[in-house]
Order: sequence, then structure tokens, then C-alpha cells
Amino acid sequence: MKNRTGTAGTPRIRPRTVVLAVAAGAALLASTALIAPAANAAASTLRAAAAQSGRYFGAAANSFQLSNTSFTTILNREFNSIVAENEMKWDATEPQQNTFNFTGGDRLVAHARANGMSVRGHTLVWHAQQPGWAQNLSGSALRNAMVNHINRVAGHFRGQIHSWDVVNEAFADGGSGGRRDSNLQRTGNDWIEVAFRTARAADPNARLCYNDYNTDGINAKSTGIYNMVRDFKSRGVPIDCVGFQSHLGTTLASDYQANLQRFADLGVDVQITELDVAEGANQASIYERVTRACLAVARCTGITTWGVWDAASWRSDNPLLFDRNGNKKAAYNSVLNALNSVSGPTPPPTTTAPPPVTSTPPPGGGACSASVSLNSWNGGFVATVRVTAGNAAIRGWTVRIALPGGTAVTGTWNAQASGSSGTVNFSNVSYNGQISAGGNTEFGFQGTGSGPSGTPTCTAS
Ligand code: 9MR
Repeated sequence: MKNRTGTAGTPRIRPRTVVLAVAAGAALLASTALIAPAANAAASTLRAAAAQSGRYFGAAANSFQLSNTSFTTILNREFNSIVAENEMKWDATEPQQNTFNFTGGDRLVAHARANGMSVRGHTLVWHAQQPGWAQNLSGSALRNAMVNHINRVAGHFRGQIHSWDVVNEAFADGGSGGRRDSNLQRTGNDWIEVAFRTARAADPNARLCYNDYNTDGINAKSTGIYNMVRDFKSRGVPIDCVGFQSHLGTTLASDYQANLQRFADLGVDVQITELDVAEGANQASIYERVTRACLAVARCTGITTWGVWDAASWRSDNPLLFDRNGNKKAAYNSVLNALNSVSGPTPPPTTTAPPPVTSTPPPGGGACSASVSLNSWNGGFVATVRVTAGNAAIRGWTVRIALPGGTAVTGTWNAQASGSSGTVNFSNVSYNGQISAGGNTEFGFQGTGSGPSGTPTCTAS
């Protein structure tokens, strides 16, 4: 019997001791809190078991739950990733246009940092849970508001998010394989790629994911998303991962794993992002099959359940791993055993840390150059500017860009702008002035009107 129920930190009994204990009789065995017969002992928590193959195991949470110590005891012991169930959504973070509220999200991030957890960001843009003011916008006003929202929210959490759900649920259900109609979709089919490019500039170290449901096998909807990801990869649109929400019923598609694999084969990570499974006879086995599918796909980097315990689920059918009293369910054991028994391929390392800070500034006097890549639509644009150092390291830079008449800069990230129209100087901010010889950094700005067309000049200090 390989089942172990001890907690981390409890002294392990070596195999030989177990043999002696068995010889001493069942009474002694029954009173032994922890039995760890294998030298290569399996992990006793979800987070430790997932970490054996370099994966994370996460849960959705709300900041108010952090005041409940029964809740945090389980959260901290079992999970090493957290996602805000609601508090990083558009309605929560920007209740009035350009007025931001990060209270709940900040609290969750602080809890994660204090407890060795990474953070999934959910979600920058979604047709649902928009604040009322955004629901009433359309066209370029909505597009600009979306870009501003991404800049401000991803900028606020910059360097602290492992993966962002940049766009959530943009594809239609049913057999069309096409986009869902929404106010965002009506701003133009390129809204998704604009969102990804904007997010990349706002937080260059976050993995950028597309996230959706009813994608739990090879079907029309998942194929529509697959085609979008393939197109993005071929055109250099920055996408790093696809989230499979996996809100599951009483059956699981036989090609669940094959579907994950075909996305991974496009060169993106895949993540199980909102897992919950209907209660009933199949609950434990479906949880197990999903876990094994992730472990079998090298680029499946982690699993998140949509909540910790049944009491807090958005569903009423007890779909999580812990019951309403916080007890481990059969489904918990099936996931833990699956994580422990499969030594799946290790996912590639993902970059989560902010870039290292050089302690000694390089000597000044080097040269730099700048190039602009533009994403435009009728009435607005997002410009991403790459600043590249010459043969010597530089310690600061200013990029001078001439804007056409009628164009106004409405937002800048990773740089300080001297003005908003005419010829504008964009200078480095505290963390991106130093560039090593031949290295580069990026900043961006958005605006109304048409974007710059001339070649920018770059001056190094
Ligand atoms: O669980 C979330 C629930 O508390 C919210 O009321 C609801 C609307 O914002 O969103 C739920 O989470 C959803 C997630 O954000 C996106 N995928 C589907 C999830 C369940 O509805």
C-alpha cells in the first residue's frame, strides 16, 4: 500500500523501520502517523507532487477568503499557484473609465508571494464582466479603452504574473468554429492580436494566454482557436499559451490529451485553467485522466482548479477536490496519486522573474537605434518601439518620434513621453535605461489618429 497521509515536515520512517513496525504488529502500525516505505517517497501535497515534474498546481480564490484560516490552511499547504476568481476582471479593476482599483488583486498577489505561489492573471479582456461604461462603448472608443485597460492593469502587476489570460472566451459555441459576437469583436477582427501585442509591451515577462471553455477535445470550437494560434505564431503575434478551462460534466472526451498535444505542437504552452468536474461516480476518474493528460504533454505546465472547496464553487454540484468541511475527497486522492505515479516529461522553463538589474551602470557615450512596429485601425493605433544599443552598453536613451498632424498620444508604457503631439521625445524609465552592447528593450504608446510613419532617432547617454 503506497498511500501516505503525512504532512510536509513530518519525519519520514525509512523502509527498514517499516518492516520492523509491521513485524511488531498491526496495533503499532495503526498508531503510526506516517508510513513512507519507498526510498523515493512520493509527495503528500498537490503542490509538491506537481513540482516533481516542474509543474504548478493552482486554485482560484477571492481575497475575502484569505481571512478564513481553514481556507488558507488548505490553500497554502496544497497549492502553489493562485488566480483571482473575480478580482482582476475588467469590472473589478476599472469600475469607472480610467479609475482603477487593484485592492483585491494586490491582496491575492501579496498572499501568493508570502507563500511561495505564482499568480495567474485572469483576465484582461472578456465580453462578459465588463463595467457598464465599457458595455456602452463601441468602435475606436472601445478599442482605445481596451488598450488602455490592458496597459494599466498588466502594467500595474508587471513582473508579478506568471501567465495572463489576455483574452477570455472569444470563440462561439456550436459548430461554426468562428468568433463570438461581442462589442469587442465588432471593433474589428484584429482586436485579439492588438490585445496580445499590448499585453506583451505592458508586461514582457508574463506568459500570454488565450483562455476558453468547451475546448475539451478536438471539436469545431477548439479547432477555430487552434487555427487562430497557428496564424498568430506564423505572423509573430505574441502568444505563449492556451488555457483549457475544463469545466467538466460526467464524461471526458477521449481525445482530451490529443487536443492539448496538437496545441503544444504549435509551439505554445498549454494549461488546465479552471478545472472542476460534476460530482458522481466518474468524478475521481475524470480528475485523474485530466491530470494524466497534462503530465503526458511536455508543454502542459500546470493545472488550476476553479476554487479550493465545494462550498465556494460557482457550481452547485460539488465539483472540487475538497468537500464543504475541507476534507479531501476521492478526487483529491486520484489527482495526488496521478501526480505521484507518472513521471511525465518536464515542461520547459518559463520566464517569470523580472530582468536582472545591473548594479554598476555602464560607461555612457554609446549609440542606439530605434524601430517602430505599428498596429493600426481606423482612428487609433498601438506603437511598439524597440531600442537597440550599438557596440557599447548604454545607460539611458531618448527616442524622438514625429507624429502626423491630428495624432495624439493617449498612453505610454515603459517610457516617459515629453508631450502628446507633434514631435515627442520618449525617454527611458528607471528600470530600462541600461542596455548591454547589442541588447534591446521595448516601450510602447497608443494614440488616436494615425501612427508615426517616419524613422525615429535614438540618442544614448
Ligand atoms: O466563478 C466566477 C463567478 O464567481 C463569477 O460570478 C462569474 C462571472 O464573472 O465568473 C466565474 O468564473 C468564470 C471565469 O471567470 C471564466 N470562465 C468561466 C468561469 C465560471 O463561470
